[in-house]
Parts: sequence; C-alpha cells; structure tokens
Amino acid sequence: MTGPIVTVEHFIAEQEREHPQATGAFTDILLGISLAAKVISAAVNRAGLIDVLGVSGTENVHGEAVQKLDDYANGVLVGILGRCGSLSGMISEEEEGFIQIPESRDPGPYIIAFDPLDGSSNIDVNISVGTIFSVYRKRSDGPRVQIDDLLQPGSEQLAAGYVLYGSSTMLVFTTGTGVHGFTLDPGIGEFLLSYRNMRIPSPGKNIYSINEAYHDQWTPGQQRLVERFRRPPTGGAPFSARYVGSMVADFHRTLLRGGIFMYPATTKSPEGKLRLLYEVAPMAMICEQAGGRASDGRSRVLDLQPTGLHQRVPTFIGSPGLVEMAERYLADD
Ligand code: AHM
Ligand code: MG
Repeated sequence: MTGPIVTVEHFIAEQEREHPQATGAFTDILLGISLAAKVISAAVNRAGLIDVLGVSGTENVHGEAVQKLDDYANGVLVGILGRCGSLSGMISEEEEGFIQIPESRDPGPYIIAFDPLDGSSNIDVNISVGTIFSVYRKRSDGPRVQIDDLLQPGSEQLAAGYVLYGSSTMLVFTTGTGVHGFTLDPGIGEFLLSYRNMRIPSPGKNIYSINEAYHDQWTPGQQRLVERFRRPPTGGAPFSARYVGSMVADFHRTLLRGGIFMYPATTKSPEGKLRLLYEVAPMAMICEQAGGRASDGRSRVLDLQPTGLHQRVPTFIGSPGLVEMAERYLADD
C-alpha cells in the first residue's frame, strides 16, 4: 500500500476535529457498525464452511424465509449497537416493531435503522450481500422512544452507510460531509481508508440496472424508459445492463461507475420492493452526498415522510442526468 494508512477510527477522529458539528456524539455508533461489520464479514466469508447456510425454518415479518445468516447478522448488530450509550432505539428489517434500548438507563440521543443482511437470497450462491444503516436524532423528550422519532424523512438523517461483503469487504458512509470508503484488510482486521470524498461519475457510464423480468408489470412510462436505454434515439450505442440482485452491490457499482439503479412500481407491488427507512433513504443520502440523485420517480426520496417502519418505495438512484430522465418518462404515466 502507498500513502498514509488511515483506519476508520483515525478518520472519524479527524472528521470530529474538522467538523465538530457533523460527528462527535455518534462516533461510537460508527465504531459499533465497524465492529459488527467485521464480525458479519467473518461469518459471510466462512458461510460455505460452517453450518450457517440455508434457511433457518422461520419467516421474517414480511413472510419471507429467513436465512440463518440474516438472523446472525441481526443478532450481532442488535447486540453491539444495543450497548452504544448514544442510541435509544433501533429498527431492523428482521424485527416487526422497533427496539427500545435499554429501558433501565437514560435514553441515548440517536436512533438507528438497519437492514442487517440485504440481498440474503444470494448467500447460498456466493454473491455479494450487504448491511445498510441510517442514523437519526431522537426528537421527542422523555425516556421512551416515540413512533415519530422513528418516522422521520431521510433529509433528517445524520449519518448513513453500507457494508458490502464482496470480493473485499467495504464500509462506505457519510456523516453529511462527503462519502468515504474503507476496505477491510483481513490481515490486520482494520477498515482502511481507500476512497476519500467519493463522487458519482456524471454523466458516467451508460449502465441501467433493473430486474427486467418484471417488464410486463411496469407502467408504460417505465417500459418506454428502458426501451430508451436499449435503443437510444440518435442511433448511439445501447446502454449496458447490469443487475446483481443485491442492492448494496448494484448501488456500489453505480456509485463508482455511474448509471442508474431502479426498483420501480409493478402491478403486483405498486410501491416496489425496497424499504424506505433502512434501504432506500440511506442510499439516497449517500448518493446525494456523492453528487447523485435519488427519486421515487416523482419526488426526492429524502423529502418523503415515512408512514410505516417497513414501508416500501419505488427507487431510482444514480447519476443525476439519468434519474432526471427517469422522472420525465414517469411523469407521463
Ligand atoms: P431483501 O431485503 O429481502 O434481501 O430484498 C432486497 C433485495 C435487494 O438487495 C435487491 O435489489 C432486490 O431485493 C432484488 O429483488 P428482485 O429479486 O425482485 O429483483
Ligand atoms: Mg433488504
């Protein structure tokens, strides 16, 4: 490695000195995420070797089969973050209600929402999965978390990030002062700064990312949009299509290369599939912080007022010009 070695701990301390308003009190949350990410990463890497593969035999709150690693990742995050003195509540994709932590002491000033292991249906076939998280300030006074503390628009996020368990494990996050990426060095067990101030390429690569199997269930505007990517009107080269089926991996590629990632409404799922609070809003904050755009097809994701913990939202995220184009095509629907 050339250049200075900067661990995530060093970097957070450096950010605190430079932007005392931006970080500080949620440092222990980011360090908790970093520790949990290492523990989950080790389990993901051993998934083919130990008895963590396969379905646990239970269903989660959405009626989906729960992979054992989903359970494990959820337990690791709840266990580690539950000990962070600065949190008072948690929302997890794997838990129907929110978690009040703990009732015996003063509530911390922050709330966290997370998807412990997104894309978990890919685990059994050794494809990248990820953890997504989002941090808010607890708004209400008093010792207990109220539902309004949890249902805040994405624009109120103080920090957001993801961990990608891919060919290497990466932690990417923002605290509102740019997006920074850290790669886990497995030899020393540390996340080392590998991307400072990530910027999404604009215009970037002409890549669209969507599950095209749902084509016949899309709105006419959505169908015309993808047709536009496949057959540019000026006779130019068609866009490339890339779809991993793991949002963290698809988003990470989009952040580094540019393009657009979409999970639109379908006739069967009018709100799409992805969850606002712990999947789409955090990616939207990261995307905007990197100079990109995130939309539900009509408006800015970060302005949406959530109405439920597990609410879904149609998703269009990536290079700003392409997301604007998607909004223009969908306006005709
Ligand atoms: P999950 O939270 O149950 O893992 O579902 C979310 C995942 C995303 O990572 C991915 O973008 C999407 O599901 C893929 O869905 P589909 O198979 O319908 O294309
Ligand atoms: Mg998920």
